[in-house]
Amino acid sequence: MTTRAGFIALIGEPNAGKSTLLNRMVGAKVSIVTHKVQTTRARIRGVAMEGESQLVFVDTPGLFQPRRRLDRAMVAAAWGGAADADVIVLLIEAHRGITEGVERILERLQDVGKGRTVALAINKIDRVKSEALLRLTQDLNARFSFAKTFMISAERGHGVEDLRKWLAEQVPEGPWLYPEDQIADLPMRMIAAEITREKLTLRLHQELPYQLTVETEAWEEREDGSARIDQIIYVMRDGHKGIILGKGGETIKAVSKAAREELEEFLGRRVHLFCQIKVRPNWLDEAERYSEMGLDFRDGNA
Ligand SMILES: Nc1nc2c(ncn2[C@@H]2O[C@H](COP(=O)(O)OP(=O)(O)OP(=O)(O)O)[C@@H](O)[C@H]2O)c(=O)[nH]1
Ligand SMILES: [Mg+2]
Repeated sequence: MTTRAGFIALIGEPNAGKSTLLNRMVGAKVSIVTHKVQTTRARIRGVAMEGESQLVFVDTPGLFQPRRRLDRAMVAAAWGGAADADVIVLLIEAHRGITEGVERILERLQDVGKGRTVALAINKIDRVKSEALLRLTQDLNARFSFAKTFMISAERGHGVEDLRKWLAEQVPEGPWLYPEDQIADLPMRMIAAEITREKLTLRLHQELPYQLTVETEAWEEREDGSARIDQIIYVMRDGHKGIILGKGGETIKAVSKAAREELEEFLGRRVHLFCQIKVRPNWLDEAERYSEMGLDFRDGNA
């Protein structure tokens, strides 16, 4: 029996559905998902088994034109993930087609994808008619020589099995990289912080989600089997603190409740979650914030 194992980087524009696909492949929510762009900030690994193949999916931040230090570090992490992978899967949103952003990604991919297997996954096919898909597939394949094209709906699961089976044949022969039952390679404290950030992003409007970060500061295992988790939400302005607190503290209360419930489900035990908000005007320029997120601070240098 030959075993296979390899890294599969999921890349694409923000909101393409990379994290949704990773979660579906793994069969659990490992990476946070929102309807907003730039949700994922670092590389997140999820592990799936397909026959004798171990597929290590690498979810990456969306690729866009970076402006801030954080943006640059995120985009660098995404391309770094692609460069380190055995197989790259480019996700394109079916209903948006070949945007300027997609053009730029294809251009860079000519270089990064050299000598690597690159597949195309047209996602969100539930949103378009099949005639449009055929046309888009042709246009994209005329611009880049993809090893194969898949039409999927990461959310509904259409086409995902085919992609997974194909990937299982592409990864190189070799021993498995993780224990068979492991599904994620991310410290629990970071998963916990990401869950809170997801709940904040879902509730807050406009720019605010992009101007905050969440860190797990303390994690205490209690004798009764529950966990006490202390987190800090860093924001840039006093006004932001007020918005996150909400009237009579109702926003932060709702966010912590939603985060705690998801954490309890993930951990399978009781959680006491305490979120504190700190105003830190320069957190975007603090190296420690980046290492907590799993990003390289130097990648953010202009
Ligand atoms: N209709 C439809 N929506 C989808 C599908 N896949 C993902 N979505 C939605 O698209 C939005 C973005 O999904 P994510 O998985 O967070 O996208 P992402 O590529 O990880 O985004 P970033 O982390 O911001 O780069 C969410 O609202 C998903 O529910 C799909 O197959 N069909
Ligand atoms: Mg994502």
